[in-house]
Amino acid sequence: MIYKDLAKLELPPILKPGSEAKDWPQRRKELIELFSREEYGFSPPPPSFTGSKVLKSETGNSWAGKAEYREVELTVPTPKGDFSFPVDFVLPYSENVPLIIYLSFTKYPIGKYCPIEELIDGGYALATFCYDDVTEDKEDDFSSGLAAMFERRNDGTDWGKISMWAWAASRVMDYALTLDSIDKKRIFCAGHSRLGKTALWCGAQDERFAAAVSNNSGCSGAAVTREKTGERVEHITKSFPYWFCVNYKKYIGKEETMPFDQHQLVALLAPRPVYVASASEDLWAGPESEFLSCLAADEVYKLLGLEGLSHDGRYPEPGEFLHGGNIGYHLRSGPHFLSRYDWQMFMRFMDKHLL
Ligand code: GTR
Repeated sequence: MIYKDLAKLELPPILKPGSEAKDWPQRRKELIELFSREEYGFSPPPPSFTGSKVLKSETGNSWAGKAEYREVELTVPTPKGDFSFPVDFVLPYSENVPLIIYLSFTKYPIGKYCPIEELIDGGYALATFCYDDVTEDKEDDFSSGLAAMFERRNDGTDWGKISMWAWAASRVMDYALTLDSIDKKRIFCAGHSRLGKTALWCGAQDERFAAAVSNNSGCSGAAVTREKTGERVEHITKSFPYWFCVNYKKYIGKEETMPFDQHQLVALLAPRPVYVASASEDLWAGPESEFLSCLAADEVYKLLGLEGLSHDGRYPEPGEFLHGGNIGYHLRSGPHFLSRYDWQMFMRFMDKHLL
């Protein structure tokens, strides 16, 4: 299978003409500002501190004796007082363990999408929180959780809920950095679908994340918007306006005028590893458009003297994976889902690239 000709898409450039490696940090800042202003909204700066309280710790039989289960409440100061949310940790009895911060749709032990014991057996620790505990995934006029703790400016650039969930994942990182058994250089975030969009945006902004994984993240996630089939800006901003800043609606039906596109979001992870996972039947998300972002982001890795997407010029067949460079990609056969196959692929890629 051959993919669309990238040149014909006329994507906004990731790099300015004549860029050198030393220009990337400044360009990163500009792109984060652009995504904040036009798509996700501006996040507040990190809080002055992130407090923590261990609510529960289970050892003994927990996870077949292989790991501690710990429930922690994190608390941050905000303009309207303290805000707290629960986070669950599964911490293998080992040293220098890499950690996955998994943004979840459900509360621990998190149901169909997350095979906790397989992750432990793969050598990873897990931190997870339910996004509804940060702010609810519904149109509530920003009245729930973290959303209610900040005044809104109503200038089109106020943060949407994707930015809020991403900000919360950074607070989990604050706490993770205090854990003795965790390898602080190998902490990455991961999420599926809307939370895959969030994981990319989180990793893009917060360079303490060593990598980011987005699974089936599609529109406004890993997928290039220009000429995308399936979900478009029109659909997503009608169904889920509160995920974004108001400015994003300007681009309904005018995607070709956007001064940004999602390949730049994937590129914002550079020089760190980034993973994009697609599913062959997930046409709403747009697997080919997700792949195109990886292809386009490759130029930044090259500029930085690294291998980005290692590929042979074909769009992968279902079941194929590209793990040779720092941009990982696979096309799972089947529908929209976060499966055990996907997790096995993420671990295999991270074992190789998170060093
Ligand atoms: C869909 C939405 C997608 C995707 C998905 C999900 O309804 O249109 O953008 O994020 O939800 O999160 O499961």
